Amino acid sequence: MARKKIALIGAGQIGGTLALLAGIKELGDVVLFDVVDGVPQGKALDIAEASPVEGFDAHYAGASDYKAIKGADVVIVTAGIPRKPGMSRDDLIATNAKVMDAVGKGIKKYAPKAFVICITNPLDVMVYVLQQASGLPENRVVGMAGVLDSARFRYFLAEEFKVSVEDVTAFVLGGHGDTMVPLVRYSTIAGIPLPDLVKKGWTTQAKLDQIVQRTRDGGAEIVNLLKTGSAFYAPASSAIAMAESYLKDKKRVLPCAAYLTGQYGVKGLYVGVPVVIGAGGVERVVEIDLNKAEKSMFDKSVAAVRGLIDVVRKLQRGEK
Ligand code: A3D
Repeated sequence: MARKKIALIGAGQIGGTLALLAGIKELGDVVLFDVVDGVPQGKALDIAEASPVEGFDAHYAGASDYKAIKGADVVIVTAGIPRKPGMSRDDLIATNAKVMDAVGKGIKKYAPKAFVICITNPLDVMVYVLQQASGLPENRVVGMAGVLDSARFRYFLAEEFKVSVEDVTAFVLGGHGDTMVPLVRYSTIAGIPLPDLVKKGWTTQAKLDQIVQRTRDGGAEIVNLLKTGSAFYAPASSAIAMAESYLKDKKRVLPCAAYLTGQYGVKGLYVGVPVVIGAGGVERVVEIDLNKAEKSMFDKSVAAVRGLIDVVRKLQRGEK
């Protein structure tokens, strides 16, 4: 069986990390694409030269021509500009919407059968623009945000409870942004819901609230430390988990920005919800019951995504 082909659109901080992880996990051959000529070729060669040391077999190429992504099985998109301190994810909208349009057309022409994962911010809107421009079925275009947000939540919880990250499951719904909804009720330590652990005195409600807020601000915390860009190691790991679930038909249940057709009362928008990812792409949207408070947080998050889609539509019509 021939190796799978993974195309990475954008060879910046996340793109380079994706390329290395795809090799180490032997997910397939890798093509790095970027508009800056030389960078994708340089990173491809550098990582290929690490392969004898790390002991993985994968072919690496770098390109500035979309032809190179021809026939890709998975496309991961990070093209665009990241945040700088003081910027919100939404400040990136005008520039990155144009980039998504170009990338979508490239995918449509050369990799129309691919499973596409978008990482570019503002995520819930960019994945929408990318799907529209590519014309690919909605269940084969998803956004990565929830895996990262819940990984941050899991890490903070593991630190608080002094347990392995592996035994912490966490649930995050909604848009990737300040309105994300970390769901405490559905997050557990080895199956024990967090509210029960508060009752048992493992932590306090105040501490838990702080962790929820730190999760919401997780991206900004890294941006403020780095000062030159945004997080890239954990975002890359998160997208690779999604790609792996598709390529190996693992059918993992992962929170992703998925296109909703009525689930959670939402139609025609990408919003962060738990989905099953397997060989069929997004095979199922998992619906859970939300209480009044959770539903109101979720609705606020959906309204924020809807507002940004309106901004993009105005930009596309040439209005200010
Ligand atoms: P960066 O290192 O700047 O890489 C972006 C790359 O895109 C650069 O190499 C650019 O040359 C390239 N690029 C720009 N325009 C095009 C184009 N038209 N076609 C192809 N390539 C192009 O950024 P990064 O890798 O740190 O971040 C990439 C994106 O991911 C940004 O929009 C971030 O905001 C976003 N991001 C999202 C998350 C989520 O959880 C959703 C987390 C972290 C970063």
